[in-house]
Amino acid sequence: MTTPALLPLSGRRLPPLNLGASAFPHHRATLRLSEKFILLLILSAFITLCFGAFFFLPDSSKHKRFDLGLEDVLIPHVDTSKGGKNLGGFLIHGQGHDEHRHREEEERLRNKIRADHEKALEEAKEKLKKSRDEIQAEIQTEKNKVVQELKKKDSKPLPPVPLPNLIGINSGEPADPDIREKRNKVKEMMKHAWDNYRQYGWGHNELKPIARKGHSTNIFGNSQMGATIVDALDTLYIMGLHDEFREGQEWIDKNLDFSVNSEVSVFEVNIRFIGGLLAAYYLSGQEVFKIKAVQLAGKLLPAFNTPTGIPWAMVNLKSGVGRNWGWASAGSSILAEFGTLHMEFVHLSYLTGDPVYYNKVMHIRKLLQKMDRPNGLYPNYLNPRTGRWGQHHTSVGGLGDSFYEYLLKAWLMSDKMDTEARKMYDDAIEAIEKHLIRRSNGGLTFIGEWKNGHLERKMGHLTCFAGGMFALGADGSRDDKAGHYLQLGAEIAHTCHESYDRTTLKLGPEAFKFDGGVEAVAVRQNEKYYILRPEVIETYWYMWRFTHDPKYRQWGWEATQAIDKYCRVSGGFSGVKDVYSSSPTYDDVQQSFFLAETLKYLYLLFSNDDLLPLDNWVFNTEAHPLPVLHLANTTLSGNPAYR
Ligand code: DMJ
Repeated sequence: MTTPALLPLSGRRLPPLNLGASAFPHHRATLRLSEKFILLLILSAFITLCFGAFFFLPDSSKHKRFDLGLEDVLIPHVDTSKGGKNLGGFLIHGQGHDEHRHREEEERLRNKIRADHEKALEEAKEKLKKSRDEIQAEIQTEKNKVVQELKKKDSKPLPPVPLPNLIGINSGEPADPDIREKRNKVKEMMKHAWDNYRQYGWGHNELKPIARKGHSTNIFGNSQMGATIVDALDTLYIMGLHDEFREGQEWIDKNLDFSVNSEVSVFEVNIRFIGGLLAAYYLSGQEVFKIKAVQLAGKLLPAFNTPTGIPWAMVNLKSGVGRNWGWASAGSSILAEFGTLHMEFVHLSYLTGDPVYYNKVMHIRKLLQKMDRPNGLYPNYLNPRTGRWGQHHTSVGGLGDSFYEYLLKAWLMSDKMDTEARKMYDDAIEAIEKHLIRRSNGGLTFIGEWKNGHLERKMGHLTCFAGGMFALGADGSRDDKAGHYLQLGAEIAHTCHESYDRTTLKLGPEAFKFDGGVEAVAVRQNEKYYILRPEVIETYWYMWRFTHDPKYRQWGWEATQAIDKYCRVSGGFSGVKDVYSSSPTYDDVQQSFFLAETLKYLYLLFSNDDLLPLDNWVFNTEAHPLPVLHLANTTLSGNPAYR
């Protein structure tokens, strides 16, 4: 017995079902009744299955729609046995009383396919007529579109947060015409520095004012991140250079991209970029700065993935891989680097409502609190793998400086609520006074460096910021020693002024000694340079705010004139290699901190105190002002932005 071939819905043929003798070789003989019954059962089961398949299997024609631009064409099942026709690979159903409609449909499809082919052919011909450059430009435009789309996705608005009290964003114009003139001079210098960077170094990190081209160093990685633009923004704003500010904002909006394969310094990027962007945001209210700051901060977070949570010094912005400077003691991280993140990271958590940033810096603080400190001093090096100190060097200058500054400023920035930070600052300063601060034979107070059990009687230009720090921390000091710390600040300011006054150019050297008859003078050739650093002027400004002693404005004016005379070139401002030489040579670098700090502090020195009052603003270590936030001691949970 042979059944006819069955055609299932799919159109694929099933093998013929042979239920005859060949199907059951062991039963050539007559089949018994029970066997016949079984056979009948199997046969009926099979027929039921076929019927079931016919009626209940889903009709693919109802939902198979090919998205080839043939919007309305449904591709039905193929049943060539019933007159289905194959057109260029697609099958059109034509059946029964719908025959006419289907024929029309078929015709429409045929025309559409023909038209599509012709169009594609035309486009290909057009493309071939275009030059290679034109084609490349078109590809680039398409790429840009994609990048813009991605950027839009990345720039999602952040949750709204109530802004802190932003007091004292005003012109600060002094009434005294002489002071006004000095202030205008500083503004003119800012314009000269900016305009030349704008012309010759735009988009590069810094400017080479003599070669008149862009400049960069390894702290910014290998890509053009416009460090000068970001660092200078708030100075431009404060000085009322609004067109320049807008130019900077536009560049940042369009070009500042952090998805680059570039290994940057976590510390430098934090203080210059995140600090600069946050300050620009608070001053101007422009969201773009906040968004960029948060994007960048996200790129720095992988640096904290170390066994201890002490971040690496450098991180690759793209891969997130971190490492330390090769020169740092036994693979250590640097105190002044991992200890100078607190202010910016607290603001990031405040603005985003995301505690991740706050937790990172508080973790560092807790870890430091638990550690033994030789003589109560913090060594400059800490190994992020083992959590142990490296070499026992302590400095209030390079490698240590802003760690102490940020302890004090964390307290100030929290509206004096973060008493834990204040205590750490007080303890550290007591140890520093005991072990590092000395008076020279000539009566100059200086801060030396502790190196493996002995005091090096050398002070760096960087260390001169401490005069301002002592004055800033005087109010609220332990045992009410405010007068003492203000006095200490004044003494450091005096010493640092001497380091300027004892040079030929009236500009301070990088480091100076108090040893073997030498007082506040550089001895080695490689300590004689001045690279437009701000620290001495920074201290003058703090001392001016706290004492209003006119000598600080006088000293600031001396420095302004010296910079203008010896560092100014037609292409901007340059550092000089020897402040003791009457014919100095230039280093040909206009540092971004010259615009961020040096010129800002000078401008503030000749402005009224109600411009950015110190009760409401705290300046980060790159002179970017951040507003005071009223925060609880160790938590930000009071912030309504937290969910
Ligand atoms: C600035 O980038 C910062 O002030 C930092 O804390 C150390 N020094 C430079 C300028 O000298």
